[in-house]
Amino acid sequence: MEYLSEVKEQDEEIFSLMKNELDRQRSSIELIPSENFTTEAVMQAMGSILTNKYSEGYPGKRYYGGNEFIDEIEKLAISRAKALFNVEHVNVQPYSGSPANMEVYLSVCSPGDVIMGQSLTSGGHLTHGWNSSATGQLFKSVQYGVTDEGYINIDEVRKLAEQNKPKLIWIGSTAYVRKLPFKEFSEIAHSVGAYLAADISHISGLVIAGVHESPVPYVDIITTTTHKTLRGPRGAIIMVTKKGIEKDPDLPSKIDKSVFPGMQGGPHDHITAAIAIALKQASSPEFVSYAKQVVLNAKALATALMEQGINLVTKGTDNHMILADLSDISPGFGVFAQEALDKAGITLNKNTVPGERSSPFYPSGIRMGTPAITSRGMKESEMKEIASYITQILSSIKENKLPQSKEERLTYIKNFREGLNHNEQIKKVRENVINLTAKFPLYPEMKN
Ligand code: DSN
Repeated sequence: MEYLSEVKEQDEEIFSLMKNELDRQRSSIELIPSENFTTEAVMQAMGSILTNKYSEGYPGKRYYGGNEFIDEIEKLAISRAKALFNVEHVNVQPYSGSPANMEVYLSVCSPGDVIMGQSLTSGGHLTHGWNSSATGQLFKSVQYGVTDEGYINIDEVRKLAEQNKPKLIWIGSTAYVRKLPFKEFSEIAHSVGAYLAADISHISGLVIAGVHESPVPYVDIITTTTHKTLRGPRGAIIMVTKKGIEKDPDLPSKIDKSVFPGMQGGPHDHITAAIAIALKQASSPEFVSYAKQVVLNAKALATALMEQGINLVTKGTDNHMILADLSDISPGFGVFAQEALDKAGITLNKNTVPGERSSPFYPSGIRMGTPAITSRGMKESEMKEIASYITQILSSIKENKLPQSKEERLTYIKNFREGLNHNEQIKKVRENVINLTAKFPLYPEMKN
């Protein structure tokens, strides 16, 4: 069947935007570390008749009839997750990562309780207690950071935990390039009687493949989205470990009640099926090779960038992600870097860096990752090429500096953006990016 034939027939506007997005994905180097290219099997489940069903409750205990097949689908997703992660209890119903994390809070904390998480500006997630998130407003949030070198500051974590006696501590990041210190956090959480939750959304595919240590022996609760290194649909899972059940035998039922009816209504059964498929795929030897290559590629990209003079936070990476600190070009340079690279078809995001000298909206760094380009089949030699494209672009815009005043900034960035249209280096790199991506076809069977 022709790709999106029915969409094309019924809604030309949406069809043409979706077609443009497919072309963009095909002809860009996707370096956003939280993105990936899922498989067609996963997409078929997501776009299936399972979206028609309501199934409030859990397998065997639903509030609606007609759930005999949905029950089997959910049970398969649960049993696959249990086997793959080696955990005791799994809930596959969270709509995405942020609701999953809120469901964890509501299962073990009451509003006003003290919680601890890594601050957003040091690489943590909004839902780990950042002040503009509901998690930072409903709970008394204590935030820990990283050292000037970019490593989680364990001494600070220990001190803050002893001083504040949190009920729940989060470990897990969205911009952290080194192994997570699960063992040290476990000792700290135990010493103050806190629940320890690991948010492994970014690294769950690496954990499954054994290329990042598993948090299972150390933490009580684990959350993960299913669409990042795990390469499944947009969704999330909450897991309870043996350790968690030993600490609190009611934890599984507290989590389940917190998901439904606490936070959510009907589960997204089409996503549950897609999660089950992604988990089956992730249990294959091919997936293990993929995850290993993700890390090899990240290390190769990091090495090549450093060889070309780019300063990386912690001078390398242990996982799928790289954080470049461009403050030495100028504070706030991440803004120019993201825009210029985007224009050349290299997609990544501006990011704060340890000791940020600018601001979260005008940060000095860029965050990159290799899950998506590895799914396309790229390897170490392509990483060298990509590093060289990145440095060529950065060098062509290095004279730009963010003005101090807010008004001047807006005008400056607007002019900078317009100037990118006439940047010969960008045009040259854009051609190279098109040629490189053409060698790694993406969804070749989608034709129209
Ligand atoms: N937006 C995700 C990321 O980019 O890391 C986290 O939710």
